Amino acid sequence: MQQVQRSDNSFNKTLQGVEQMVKNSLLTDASIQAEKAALTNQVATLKQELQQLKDSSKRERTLLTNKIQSLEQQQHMLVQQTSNVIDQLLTGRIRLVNGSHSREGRIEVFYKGQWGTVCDDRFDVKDARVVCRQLGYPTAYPTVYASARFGQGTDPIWLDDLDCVGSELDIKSCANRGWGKHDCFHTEDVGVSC
Ligand SMILES: [Ca+2]
Ligand SMILES: [Ca+2]
Repeated sequence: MQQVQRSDNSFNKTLQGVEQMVKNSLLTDASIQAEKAALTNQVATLKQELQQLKDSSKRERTLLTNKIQSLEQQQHMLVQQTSNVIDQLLTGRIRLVNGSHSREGRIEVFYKGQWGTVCDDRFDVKDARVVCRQLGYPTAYPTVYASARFGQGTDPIWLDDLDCVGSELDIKSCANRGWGKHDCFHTEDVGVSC
């Protein structure tokens, strides 16, 4: 009888152990579920944050691209303005090319970023006086050389039928056909000696 009692006790103990194990396992299962849910939430949050980052970096990229474009436009405008100012400053400047000294040569005039020649049509001593004055070699008796005496220049032929009064400070102030308008060839390039 005592033996049966003992065996019964041991069975109860075993049963309790099994119950505890099942309980523990259930608990473990529940905590795994909870952890899984928490992890799922974390992953969802991370995904959201990643998407937000992507969106904001896209916005910033667009902003930066716009900024760069506007800066490039400004730069382009500044380059254009600077080159216009330089052109204006240089327009009408003259030089003497191919003479045997600095006070003589083929007359070349600067316009629109390019040196060009002057035609000998109607070019007389009054026009030459203005050229010499503008170059800083004022003289009442300059010599005019027609027909490409100092060689033929290259295109463009900028001025033709120059008609200075003689007292002008520079040749762009003298009457003429207009920049680049002419009926000449480079065989008619004019030169002076001041
Ligand atoms: Ca002419
Ligand atoms: Ca003239």
